Amino acid sequence: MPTAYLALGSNLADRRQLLADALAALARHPQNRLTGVSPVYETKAVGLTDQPDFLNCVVRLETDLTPHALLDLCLAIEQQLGRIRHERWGPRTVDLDVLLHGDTTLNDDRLTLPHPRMKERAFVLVPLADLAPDLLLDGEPVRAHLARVNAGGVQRTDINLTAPV
Ligand code: GSY
Repeated sequence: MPTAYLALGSNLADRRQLLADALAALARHPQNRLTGVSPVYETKAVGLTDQPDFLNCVVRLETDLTPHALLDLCLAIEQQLGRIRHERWGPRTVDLDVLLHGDTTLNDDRLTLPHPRMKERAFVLVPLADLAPDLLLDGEPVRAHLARVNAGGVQRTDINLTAPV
């Protein structure tokens, strides 16, 4: 079964609950096995900066879903959890991005793997480094990519996504 890594983010409504619900939906899919959840980070918005802070984390799955089937599952979960797309880089109730799917590299009109911006984003690299510091991206470990970015806007929280509220 390939190992996939997904980034989860939310900056609207009940952010903790939305991340917990997204995680539960990923985990209960019969073709997924959830094998890791990073700590949750409070992060300053990147891109369009005039918007609320995000909660972000990264999850690891063993999955029998193809990359596109996993993307479809992510989009379905976003819809179920009420994601409304306002503007491309703007606030969102919940966002699920496929970062990596095994060793797959692909680039089509729906999906690019590895995720094209993951190596520049501290809100992805910090939680990814918690789960897989030695994972190679472009021949270098995640922790080396992390050392090159400014992680000042990324603060660890004590939120436990798997505990009942
Ligand atoms: O690409 C994910 C959505 N997003 C985020 C995010 O999840 N966290 C932070 N800190 N900034 C972001 N900008 C965008 S777009």
